Amino acid sequence: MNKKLVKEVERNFKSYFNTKPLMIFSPGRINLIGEHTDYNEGYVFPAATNKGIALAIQKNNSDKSKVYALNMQEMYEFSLQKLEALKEGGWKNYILGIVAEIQNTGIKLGNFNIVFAGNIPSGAGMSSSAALENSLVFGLNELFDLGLSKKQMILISQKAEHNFVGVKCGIMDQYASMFGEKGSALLLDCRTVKSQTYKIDFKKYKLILINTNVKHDLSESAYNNRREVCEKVSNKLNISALRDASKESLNAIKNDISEEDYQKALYVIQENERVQLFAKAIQADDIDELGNLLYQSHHGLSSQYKVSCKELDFLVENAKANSNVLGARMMGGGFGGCTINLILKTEVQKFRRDVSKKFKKEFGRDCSIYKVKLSEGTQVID
Ligand code: GAF
Repeated sequence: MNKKLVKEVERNFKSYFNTKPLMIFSPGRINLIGEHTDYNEGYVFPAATNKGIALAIQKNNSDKSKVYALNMQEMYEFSLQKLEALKEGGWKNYILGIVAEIQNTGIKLGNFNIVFAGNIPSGAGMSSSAALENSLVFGLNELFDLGLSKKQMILISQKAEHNFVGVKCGIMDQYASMFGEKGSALLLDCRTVKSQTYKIDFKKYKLILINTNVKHDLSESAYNNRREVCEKVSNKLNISALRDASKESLNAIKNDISEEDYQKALYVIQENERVQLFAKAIQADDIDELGNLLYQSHHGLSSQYKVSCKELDFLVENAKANSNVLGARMMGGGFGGCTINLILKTEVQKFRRDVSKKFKKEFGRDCSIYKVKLSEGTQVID
């Protein structure tokens, strides 16, 4: 949680609306391993971070709800009736989507005022979207005493993203942002939507994110297209999701599907296995195995699932060539955003200088480097 951000949002709320708000903090997430497996009802291994969205909310007595997006310095007013996604709506569609999806469950909301701001770099694959969705659904639940469970809330967040933002995402981001635990990652089964908590200690190694600053836009059809491919192959296999596929069953239909679709489905099967192996390696303190699995995951994402880009591949290749890096891979939806890296603690400073220089030389632009702190999920801040 970022106290400074929370204070700033609270101060702005008081000065705009002259009342004391309820304060919510909702984090973004990292993902150790298990990419594009969530919408295949498979396994993922995310954690909430200390970067997130601070949201101030209070009821109002008017016939409109008002939202001020502090980072963008934009005010937006809307009525709670007949909510529809806006064309080019940006952040507004997350707000409208949450309100609409709550009301679609039969709940009638009263009007409210909001100020929110965040410190998650947008497009970095750290899920500022889920943080915003969760902060609002959580805030409304508290404010109007709706009695929604955390699981109901994340399903509302996911629906808002599907129906108002247009990204047919899985449940990983909303889950990690809601249920995150300090110092831990969550091995999440996306079919049962239940997780096991793993205390994370990479011993001599530190987690570092490197942002390519290439902005991915998940609503780009590429993300939804990957999901469609997976569903198409599942249909061919007569199963409800690729979670139930095996290499053998996939090989049995190899001649009925394209090579591209075969590779994508194979990636999902293998990535699910890698998540399980990663969890076992954490339990066994097998640090080297963790690094290997990260590299294998990236290879699959890049060459089979085809959601990487040249900047991400460059960063991973650079990591591989450095013996002080245990493992690295692209993180999140892909097409830009960050790599996640395990680097020898004593070498982090040197590595940062080195990779910044090389990235600039290669692409003529800067990359950004972030430390990661595994943190609690969405909460009220007193
Ligand atoms: C994005 C989506 F929102 C997640 O549901 C997940 O599919 C991820 O991409 C890829 O693992 O963050």
